[in-house]
Amino acid sequence: MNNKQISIIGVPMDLGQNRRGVDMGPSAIRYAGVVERLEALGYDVTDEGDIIIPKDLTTDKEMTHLRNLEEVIGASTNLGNKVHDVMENGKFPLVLGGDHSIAIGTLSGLADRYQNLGVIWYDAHADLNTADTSPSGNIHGMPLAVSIGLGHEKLVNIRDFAPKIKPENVVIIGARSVDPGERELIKEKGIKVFTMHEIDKLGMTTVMELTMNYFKERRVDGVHLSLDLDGIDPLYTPGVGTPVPGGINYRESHLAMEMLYSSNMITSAEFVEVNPILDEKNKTADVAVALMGSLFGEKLL
Ligand code: 6HN
Ligand code: MN
Ligand code: MN
Ligand code: MN
Repeated sequence: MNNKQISIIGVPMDLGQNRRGVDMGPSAIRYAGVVERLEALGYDVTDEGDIIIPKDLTTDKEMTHLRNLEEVIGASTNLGNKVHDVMENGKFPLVLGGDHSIAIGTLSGLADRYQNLGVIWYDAHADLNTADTSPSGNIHGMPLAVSIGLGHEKLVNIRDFAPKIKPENVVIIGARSVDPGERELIKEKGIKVFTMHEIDKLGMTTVMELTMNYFKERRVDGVHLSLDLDGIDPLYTPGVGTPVPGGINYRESHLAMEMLYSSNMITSAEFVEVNPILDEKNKTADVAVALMGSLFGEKLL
């Protein structure tokens, strides 16, 4: 990691889906020792505290198939501004979720700085739904679609510009639960996806090599890692709201993080969907922090 200064930003957001508890994710990750872990690797770590999640008290709520739309818009804007400020200060933004709707805000901040940003979406899901295709109305299933410019115009235009990223700069890793509308969009936009099938068949080493080569060919000017803990098999990370069996295992995930560290490509990261209420003894937050260790250069020997 070239940047030795890290800013941690907590986002206690649970309104992008309908299971409470994921708002406590940032606390659980702090409790699991994120600051100490990164400091031990020689980083200068600043904990910026938590983003304010606004409460929408208006009564004339827009009736859309988008749960808590106004709150998500407010929180995304606050987070985007914070990510922007952290980068302005030359620091590496490390965002702690919170449900995956927060990626809308993170990417809105990153897009100020990077015109050709690469994005790794490490997830069991594609998060490419819009209000029209969503089976749930949950915005945490939509952040990737929103960021490429598809969906409710207020979400798409957070911080007054769109789109935030290019579909051809996205690599999804670990997908195994993709909705019909998402499948169509992947084909239509030519989004690069390594499903569990490719990970089984090629192995994680090859998948990561192909991912990094893809970004090099695309001449990206930065790479953001958006890591949803449900990308990993729920055996290792049970504390997530939408677990899907048959996921990436613990060592494969460490290998992926270690290879990203060696590549020197990652310029920002977020770890999302840690829900301590659904967890077993903070296991999922512990895995998140262990993976951050590998992403930031921890070695076994
Ligand atoms: N996540 N595809 C489902 C939906 O409701 O749109 C699940 C989304 C899960 C989102 O885990 O970040
Ligand atoms: Mn997700
Ligand atoms: Mn600026
Ligand atoms: Mn997911």
